[in-house]
Amino acid sequence: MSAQPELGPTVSNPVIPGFHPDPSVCRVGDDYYLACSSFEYFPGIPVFHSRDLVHWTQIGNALERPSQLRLPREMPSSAGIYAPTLRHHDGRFWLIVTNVGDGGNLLFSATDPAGPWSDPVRLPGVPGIDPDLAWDEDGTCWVTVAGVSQVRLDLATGETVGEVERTWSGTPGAQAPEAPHLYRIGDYWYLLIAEGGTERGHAVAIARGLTPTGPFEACPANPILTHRGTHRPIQNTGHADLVQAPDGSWCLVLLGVRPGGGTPGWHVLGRETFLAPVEWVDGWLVVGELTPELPAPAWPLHPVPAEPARDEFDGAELHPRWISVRERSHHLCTTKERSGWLTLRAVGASPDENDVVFVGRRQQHLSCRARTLTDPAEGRGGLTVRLDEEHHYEIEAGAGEVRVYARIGPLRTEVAAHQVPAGPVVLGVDITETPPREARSGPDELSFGFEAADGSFTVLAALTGRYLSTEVAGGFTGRVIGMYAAEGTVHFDRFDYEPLAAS
Ligand code: 6LW
Repeated sequence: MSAQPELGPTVSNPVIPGFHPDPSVCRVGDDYYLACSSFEYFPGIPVFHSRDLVHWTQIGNALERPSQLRLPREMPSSAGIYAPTLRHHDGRFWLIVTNVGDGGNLLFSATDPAGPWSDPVRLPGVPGIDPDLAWDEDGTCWVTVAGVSQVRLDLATGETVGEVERTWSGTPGAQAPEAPHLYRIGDYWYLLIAEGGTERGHAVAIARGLTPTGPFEACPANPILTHRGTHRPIQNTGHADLVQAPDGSWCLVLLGVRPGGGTPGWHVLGRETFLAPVEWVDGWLVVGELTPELPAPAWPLHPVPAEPARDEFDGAELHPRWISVRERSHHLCTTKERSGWLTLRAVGASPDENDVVFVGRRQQHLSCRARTLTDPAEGRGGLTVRLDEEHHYEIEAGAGEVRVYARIGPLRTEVAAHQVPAGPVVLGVDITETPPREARSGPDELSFGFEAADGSFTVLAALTGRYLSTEVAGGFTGRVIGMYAAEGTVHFDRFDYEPLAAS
């Protein structure tokens, strides 16, 4: 038997796990910054920092004031903030994005990507979704949008200059040419796009031309990246952005999903941010293997500390990982009322409602556990795992009972109820990924229960996770786990979230 080739050090992919789609990246010196879509969640557009493209820390959310982000109550989930492009130009950071729930395309800028970001400049002349920003040598700013078309933009006023022109629409016959990014690299302007739709057919294609407006010549090897029709564990690969490392090498950041369970495969964490190595061959981009374990890049790695498992709610402000549905009012959601506790005041009567008062974080691991100490003395509320208003499971405390509910499409049902002693109660969920050999089962199982005084966990209901997947619910988001109030005022003393070892 021949000797196995020795594997060098590897790094794990996704580099930003959980619902972090449509990544856009830029580098300033030795620092990389990355922004993602956020849809119906407030604050919006999580912003990350890294020194090595592998280890990322969330440094803020670009849209954190109501003057920057309006997500009307009647707006459906998976509308809202789509596909930002993040760039650095002339000493400022620029973010262009579509709010499909309010106002179309918007432009923001900042000197520090951690914020504060400006109020929006509205861009009524920029059509469609997925806007990109690129500057040519004379400083002209080009906006390119899904379709694919292009128009000049005056950054100071938000006015477009000239007509919107078609550029290159990808592979003939491929659906949904979108997510364009335009770059000047060497002698060419490159137009990188996604095509094939953001589901299993997703792909990345590229074209090049001698001017920012083309004409563009398609790469003969298109699509330069797709996992369609393969058994690869990372699927739906597309919506990429290109970045150059200080040593001159290049990488793509892109979205992909990790389907689990039997056929057709369900993905539950939404579209996540992955890294793929690339090289240039004869003036074209060639994408390397995109795998869950990547060969470590040649440059030095800068690991970041693991997130603490417990959030104590001791600070005046919530960590940027915490997101709410459509809006967050300081009156309805505060850590200032009861020291060390998060207080939520109900508006919507359950997570079925568009105006539920909710604070949650993205599920980032296929197997994980969450716990929260809930005081329902003045109301009713609990812990929910949410994909959208019509797809969520929760455990709720109030009036001396805990109850488990499941909402799947038009159906809502109480799954279990149990009496508990009066006073605060630890509510929890254990999420366990299905082992790959169990081919006919769902992607995972969610066990809801509560902790007794001795810390033991009593499971009241174990529910299949397939109904909280994008393949069932549709849309563009992923699971978010968090606390909500359904009636009155509910206080939460702490929230624990930790990965569990895969089974
Ligand atoms: C986004 C489009 C896409 O605007 O999905 O995967 C849409 N790509 O480019 C929402 O994320």
